[in-house]
This record gives sequence, structure tokens and C-alpha cells, in this order.
Amino acid sequence: MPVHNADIAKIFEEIADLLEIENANPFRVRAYRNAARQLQGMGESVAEMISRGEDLTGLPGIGDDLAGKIAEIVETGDSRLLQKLQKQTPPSITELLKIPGLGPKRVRALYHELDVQTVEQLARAAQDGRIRELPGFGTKTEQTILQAITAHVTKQKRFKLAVAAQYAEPLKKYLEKIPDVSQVMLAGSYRRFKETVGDIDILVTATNAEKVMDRFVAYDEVKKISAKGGTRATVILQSGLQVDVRVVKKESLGAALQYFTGSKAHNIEIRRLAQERKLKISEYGVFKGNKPVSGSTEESVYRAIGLPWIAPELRENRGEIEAARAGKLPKLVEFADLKGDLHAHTQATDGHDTLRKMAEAAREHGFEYIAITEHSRRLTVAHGLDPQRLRKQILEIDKLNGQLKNITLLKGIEVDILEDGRLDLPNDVLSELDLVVGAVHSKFHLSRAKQTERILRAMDHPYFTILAHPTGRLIENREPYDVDMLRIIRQARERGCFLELNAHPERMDLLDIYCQMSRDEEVLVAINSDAHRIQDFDNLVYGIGQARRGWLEKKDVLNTRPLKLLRSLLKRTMT
Ligand code: DGT
Ligand code: CA
Ligand code: CA
Repeated sequence: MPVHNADIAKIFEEIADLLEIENANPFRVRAYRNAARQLQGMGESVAEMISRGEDLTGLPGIGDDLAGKIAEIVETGDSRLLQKLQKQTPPSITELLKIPGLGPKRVRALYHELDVQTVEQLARAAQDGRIRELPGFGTKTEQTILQAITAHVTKQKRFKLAVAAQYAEPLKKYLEKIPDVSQVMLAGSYRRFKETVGDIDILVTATNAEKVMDRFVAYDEVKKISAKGGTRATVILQSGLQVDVRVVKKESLGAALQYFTGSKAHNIEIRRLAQERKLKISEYGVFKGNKPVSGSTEESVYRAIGLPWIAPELRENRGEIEAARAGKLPKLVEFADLKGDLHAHTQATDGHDTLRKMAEAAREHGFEYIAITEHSRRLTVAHGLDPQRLRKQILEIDKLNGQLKNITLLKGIEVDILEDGRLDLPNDVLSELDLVVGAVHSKFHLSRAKQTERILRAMDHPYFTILAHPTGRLIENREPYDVDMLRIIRQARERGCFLELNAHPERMDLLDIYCQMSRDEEVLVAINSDAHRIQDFDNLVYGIGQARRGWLEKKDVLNTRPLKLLRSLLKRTMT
């Protein structure tokens, strides 16, 4: 069975959790977490790299030891270290870590003192009032835990889009290879490029539906068959991801695609419009009485109710139907519109590749320019640059620009925004750069007023150009910090700055609603990869998807501008 990057990442996460509960060396724990993050974020399969005989220790955060662990998992599907840890500590305990407010220290105490191993046991202990007795817990903590459990139990697990893609795309290829299958389409939230998906919805046209069902449930990653009928089946994959497959008739494909792409809120409005025209719309087609009016293509379905085709990314009932009726749908930005990338790292800090390799890879993506924006000195874990090392890189870039053809390296920095809004590097060195990307990497829990003020002050700096990952959230891992985004966007407009949409699969930050807000306030958004290695440029497709969900057009995106125009936009008018 093929082992996906996300499978290995999951094992590493579990190892890190169990090590942490056991009070292991924090560096060791972090090494596993970093490796898991690396694996989730890269499009290239490490299993395939291994089969080609490539050396994994070249990957950021992967040393000999971890490379060996990865090879073991690829070969055996399991890890001896994980098995050993699971013998020492019941694996159900890692579930407790997902309850907000419960860190490894508390989980360790709950396990050792009260023998709490599962969420159910935790709930019982809280209800019985046993938790408040533990040193460092108290009645209030017990209450908070109880509330958190209720919220946790009702919350359904979702998959980050890029992670879901690692499972969905190979499955799509598998289904396409079944004889008699003519088309396989991914629908649902996946097609809408939602940042996380609950399950995968697949539509298939085929001459023999039964056979497709049999082959689908026989897919080697299927863990459980939840339902199987003549034309539809639902399974759970080993990864925990649920997949729905439906075989539909060719003449209904458009209607089925429209229906199962959703969103539900969009579809409800569409059905209402159909009713106004005395039409009935379903996953089988559009009908007048019993007579089919359309259904084979999505265009024909929308046309039947008097609308132009609406891009899936817009189908959230957030004004797209009104816009479609008024002929005012946006012409959404596309990957081909990008002229460059304005946020990337190299070996000089925590990136993996050289300046030259990054530049050449950017050129292969058809870009005119790529900005190198290393971390600044404050971020010691990333080996951030001080003025001296930054100046050294500036010289290297100048030299390389003299040698490279058809690609320009821009000189930048991802400078830390300090707690009081000052920047981590002095103005004189910042003034030598083409752009200054500012980012919050610490003190995430300031009050809304303080956090907003901190960012507004940073933007006051004469050389500040782009606010990186503006909300700081890590999907399913860290909440956005509390800021007044409208004020920040308005400050950006006033100061001639821009906001980033960071396309790293964990971030996808700017959020779609804030993209829309930026567009309304006429602040350009930079869709950036935050690449730490050349393969990371592939993540830009998710950034484009998110930008499209935020209604952005080519004109709304900073890095659709050719170099000359970009340079003039990056030049801040000093006030
Ligand atoms: P997810 O899976 O939670 O990320 O979100 P979706 O949008 O993929 O939702 P899912 O998988 O439950 O259903 C796929 C699509 O099927 C959904 O976007 C719209 C359509 N659909 C499902 N249930 C209903 C319904 O009750 N009414 C209507 N009009 N459409 C529905
Ligand atoms: Ca779905
Ligand atoms: Ca579904």
C-alpha cells in the first residue's frame, strides 16, 4: 500500500504527543513536530523519493535519524518507536491533548493521578469533582475542562485542503483507470477550494455502475465500508478521511456536479430561483413538470435558471447569485496571472535551497521575479539575519542578478514585528531593500487593542511594505490573533502597504472574507508561497484558490504586476 506524506506526518505527530506526555526532551519533541509539518506541506511524495534512491536528509528538519524513521514507515507502514511508546502510554491519551486547555503536563497528571485515559473518563472525572482535587487544577479548571469536552465531542474532524489532496488525487487516478469509467470529478468543498474539507465527494460517469462500486470499495486504502449500493458508496480511508462516490448518468452529470459541489447555502438559493421560474432542480437535472430542460453540463443548468456559470470558489451564498443576476461576477485571478512570488527563504536561514536554485525554480514557474525574505535576528530558531548577514545576502543577490537571465531576485526580509510595533532591524539596513515583509511571530495573546496597535505602528515605518500572514492562525492548531482587521486594512491603504495571502497549507492566511474586505478597501493582496524549498512554489495553487474564494481579480493582486510596475508600487511615498 502506498504511504503518503500525511500518513508519516500523523505517526510523527503521535510520537511527539506521546514523548511530550512522557516529559521527553523538548528539542526531540520539536524535531518530530517540525518533520510532521514539513511532510504535510510538501507536494512531493517522500515514498517516491525513497524509491528513486534520493537522500531525504536534504529536506529541512530531516536528519539521519528521522530519515531512517521515514524509511521504516514507508517500508513497514509502522514505526517501532511509536509501538514502544504506545506500550508505555495508552495511545487514547493523545486524544486528551486535543481538548483546549489540556497540555502534556496536565494530561500526564490526569493519567498518573486519576488513571484518566480517554475523553469519556475525563468527563466522568470532571462530573464527579475529582479533577479539582489535583494540585494545580481547581474548580474553575474543572468547569473549563467540562465545557471544552462538550465542544470537542460535537466538533467533527476536518482535513486541511492540501492534506486531503494527498489522498483524493491518487484515488481519482485509481478510479479513472477502471475500464468503463469515462469521467471522474471531485465535487463538494474540495472543488470549492475550502481551506478544510469534511469529506470528499466524487462523481463518476461509467457504463457499468456496479463494477465501479466493487472496484471503489476494493481500493487498498479503504479501512471501512460505511455504505454500498448500486450507484453510490461511502468509505472511510485508513487516514480517517471519508469518501462518497456516486455514479451518475452522462445526461445528469452537470446537474449532479452542480448539486454536489454545493455549498448547501448556495444550492438553496439556486432552488428558490428555479421555483420562481416554475422549474424543478435536482441532482438529476432541471425539469419543467416531468420534462428535462437541461442537466448534462453545469453551464446548461445555470442557464436554465437565467444565470451565467458561477465559479465553484464563489458558491457560498455570499453575494455571488446577486452578482450573477446583475452580470457583475468577478473575473477571478488565475495561476497564470502571477508574475512572481514575494516571500521565500533560502539556506541562509531555515530554507533548504540556495538563492540560485530558488531563482531558477521561480523562472521555471514562469515568474519574472522572486523576493528573498529571510527571517530577522529575533527569530533565533530560524537562524534569523542580523544587519551584517543581511548585507552579505544583499551583495550576493546583486551579483547573482548580474548573472541570471529572465528572472530577477528582489532583496527583502521577513522582519519580526516586536511587541511594541518596532521592527527587529534598523531603518538604515531596511532602506537598502526592495521590500520589507513584516510579521508577528511572538506574543500572540495580546489584547485586541494592543495587538491592533502593534501592527498599525509597524506599518508606520517608512520601509514597511507587506504584512505577512496577517492573522497568524495555523489551521486547526492556533487561533487567529485578535485584531481589528478592518483598521489594519485601512491603515495599509493609507500607508501604501499591502497584505499577504500566505499560501502555506497550514496558514492560508489571509482568510477569504478578509480578501474580500481588502478588495472592497482597494488594498492589493500579495499571494505568496513562503517557500522554504523549491517544491513549495506548488502551494501557490491553494493560495490562488483561497484568493478566488475571496473574490479577487487579477487587478486586486500585487504580484500580477510586471516587475517595473511592481517596483513603483513597492516604493513607499514617505510621509
Ligand atoms: P464538507 O464535506 O463538510 O467540507 O462540505 P461539503 O460542502 O462538501 O458538504 P457535503 O459533503 O456534506 O455535501 C456535498 C454537497 O452536497 C454540498 O456542498 C451540497 C450538497 N448537499 C448535501 N446535502 C444537501 C442538502 O441537504 N441540500 C442541498 N441543497 N444540497 C446538499
Ligand atoms: Ca464534502
Ligand atoms: Ca459528502
